[in-house]
Amino acid sequence: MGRRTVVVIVAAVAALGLAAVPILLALAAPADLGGLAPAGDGSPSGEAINELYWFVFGICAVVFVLVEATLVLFVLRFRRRPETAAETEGPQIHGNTRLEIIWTIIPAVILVVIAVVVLARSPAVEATDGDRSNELVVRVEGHQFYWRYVYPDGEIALDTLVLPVGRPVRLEITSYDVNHSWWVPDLTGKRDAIAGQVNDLRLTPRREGSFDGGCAELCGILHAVMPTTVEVVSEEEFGDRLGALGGQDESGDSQLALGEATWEASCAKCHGPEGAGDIGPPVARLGTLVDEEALRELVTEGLDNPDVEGYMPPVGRGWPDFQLQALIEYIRSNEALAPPEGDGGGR
Ligand code: HEC
Ligand SMILES: [Cu+2]
Repeated sequence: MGRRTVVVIVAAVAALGLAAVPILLALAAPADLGGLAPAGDGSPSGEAINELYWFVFGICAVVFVLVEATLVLFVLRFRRRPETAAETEGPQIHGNTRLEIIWTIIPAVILVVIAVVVLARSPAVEATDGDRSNELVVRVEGHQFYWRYVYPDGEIALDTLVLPVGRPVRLEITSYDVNHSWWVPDLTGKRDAIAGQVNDLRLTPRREGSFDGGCAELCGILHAVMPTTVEVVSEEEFGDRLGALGGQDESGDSQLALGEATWEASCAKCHGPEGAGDIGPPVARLGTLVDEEALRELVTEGLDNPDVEGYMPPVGRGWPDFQLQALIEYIRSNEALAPPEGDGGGR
């Protein structure tokens, strides 16, 4: 082997190594930042997304390393030598039909392969196949700034969605104000929540556990406080958990539970847990809080006094009467929030 060949081989290996550096850095992305790949072991949809990701990433990585390595190699190999005069021109080459055909066909074939695999695997991401006769349908509403979940029999949950393990689920996702996006990465991809439109998202949780996610659409000042958790539990526990949620015609404990959840998800994030004020003004002990008519108007119309900084979004759009009443009952039961006895209306 001549000295020249050795130099070329060493240079080629060095170039390949150099070109692979960004990819190696990316692969080492800290796991607590989610690593490089999308999460997704919580459902077959998530797994399909993960597989497609690695498939496309692998092809791109190989192409990237080859192209960059060639670039580095050529820069070294064809650099100007000290013995060449600065004004010397290199050979002028016009066209090379064979090369041009090759570099058109190879990328085209790669793109076709990616398209075929992605299209073939997409049904698994959408989770539309298989027996879905016992599908659980949950309505998902994005609001500024919380998630409202409504189960088939009217039970209402806020921010935390409980699902039974192994059962196909269809989420009917919509919004009551601006655009939001429902996303729990371990379970499946994100889906937009748009007012006036219902977007379906299907998934089948495959293991019990708690899966964190949230709104993936910058939707206003408190976008960051609309996370959501999906708790996947056994079918039995699911029944118990549903029973504890407030639903239609409820009273007593589950009504108070619904009221408390409503206060925490849709009021406390702005007015503070005890209504002492935060992003919104202090509201503890105001008569409006327990005056059904005034409160209904406030939460369905919102409030934007010109002389007060900020505005209150219409957080209660789409609430049935019993949810408003549950909120009032909870406020009455809470010492920090309840207006003095006898102050039932006005202020
Ligand atoms: C995104 C933040 C936000 C949320 C969520 C929110 N508010 Fe407000 N709220 C405000 C702001 C800001 C104001 C002041 C608006 C103005 O006067 O222009 C306000 C005003 C009020 C007022 C009137 C205060 C006064 O002094 O007149 C009451 C009562 C009130 N909110 C109750 C609630 C209740 C009950 C909820 C939950 C159902 C709620 N708010 C949810 C931000 C919020
Ligand atoms: Cu949002």
